[in-house]
Amino acid sequence: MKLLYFLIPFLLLSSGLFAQNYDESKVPAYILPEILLSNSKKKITSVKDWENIRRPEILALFEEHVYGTMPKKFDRITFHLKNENKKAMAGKATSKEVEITVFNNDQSVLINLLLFIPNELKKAAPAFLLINNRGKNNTSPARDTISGFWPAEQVVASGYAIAAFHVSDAAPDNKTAFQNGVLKLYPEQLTADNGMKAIGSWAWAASRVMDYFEKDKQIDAAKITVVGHSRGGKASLWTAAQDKRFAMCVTNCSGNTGAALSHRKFGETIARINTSFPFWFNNNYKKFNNNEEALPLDQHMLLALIAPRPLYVTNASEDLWADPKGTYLAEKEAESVYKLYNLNSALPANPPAINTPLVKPPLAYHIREGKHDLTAYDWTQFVKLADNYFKK
Ligand code: GTR
Repeated sequence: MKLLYFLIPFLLLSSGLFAQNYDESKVPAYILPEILLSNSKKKITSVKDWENIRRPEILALFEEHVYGTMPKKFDRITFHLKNENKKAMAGKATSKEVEITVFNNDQSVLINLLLFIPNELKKAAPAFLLINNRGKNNTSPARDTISGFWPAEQVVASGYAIAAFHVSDAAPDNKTAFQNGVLKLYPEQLTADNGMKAIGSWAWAASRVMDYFEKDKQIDAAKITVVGHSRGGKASLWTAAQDKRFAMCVTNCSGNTGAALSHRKFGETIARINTSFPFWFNNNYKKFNNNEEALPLDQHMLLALIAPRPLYVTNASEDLWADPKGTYLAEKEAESVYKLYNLNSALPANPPAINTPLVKPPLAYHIREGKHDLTAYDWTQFVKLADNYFKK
């Protein structure tokens, strides 16, 4: 019996199912599906054809094969201001705790939103919204944990509001419990092969926060940046792809099925992510385990869906699991769609050196020295891109 415990991981590794490649010379030759070629093989050369033909096709591909369909309808939504403190952060900010409750089919889901708005701003504030996939302490209203993951004081001092909700309100990040959130409202999603799961639910919740922002006069809903780290960064991309009301998107160290190209099979693979986290993506996505060649898409196409809005993509130097090179390549591929809008990317052909942020809209990128994480350094750069875009 004991021998079996040793043998099983060994067999899995040697079968290639879980073998992760970190060797650039072992990246297979691959052909990426073309962003600007429609399903009927029409070359897309105008914004009109992009928006009417190809963009909807790509969105449908991601719904069908990866993140699942995104339910748009619900019976009712309510916003309840549970707490407000006009002298938060030593008088520098107003904090608001808002309960966002969404009702559908006699079920409801409650999303707790926390928001700090700079007091010195005399107009509606642009805001960053973090999809928090880490400890709730990072985004606690009391600010008893001050972390780089959500450096609220720093962002407020830069003249932006900062908001967060925790993923567990929308879909607990757990194999079985993920159903206890948004999916209570849409049980049909659970049985459909293209139904959304946890990541779709997180993105859905981010859109409900946007519904709230549109009602809060202190917030400039036309200037909202959605931010996510790692699994949260996969969700921030899907949010901005789905919901054009978000003016900007930040995807931090999002890796596989985030901003990195799957066809490269470098670092985390589709088989690996679907095995560790079968409840993140739809059932159809499992068909691509060890079968990347069959994908009618790759993540460069997801990034392209953000165009013409600014997109900030990051990596960390020690985070090979998230394939920094494949991430940069994906962002470079997305340039073609920005070009249709006459927006020239300032990204060089090769990735910049470590700690050399490129913060010019529309496409921003940096690789930070260090580990897989979201830090104050990263946020400093996100604010620079927002400054360059909103305050130009
Ligand atoms: C890992 C997962 C990554 C990433 C990461 C995180 O275990 O393989 O895709 O999502 O977790 O969220 O930090």
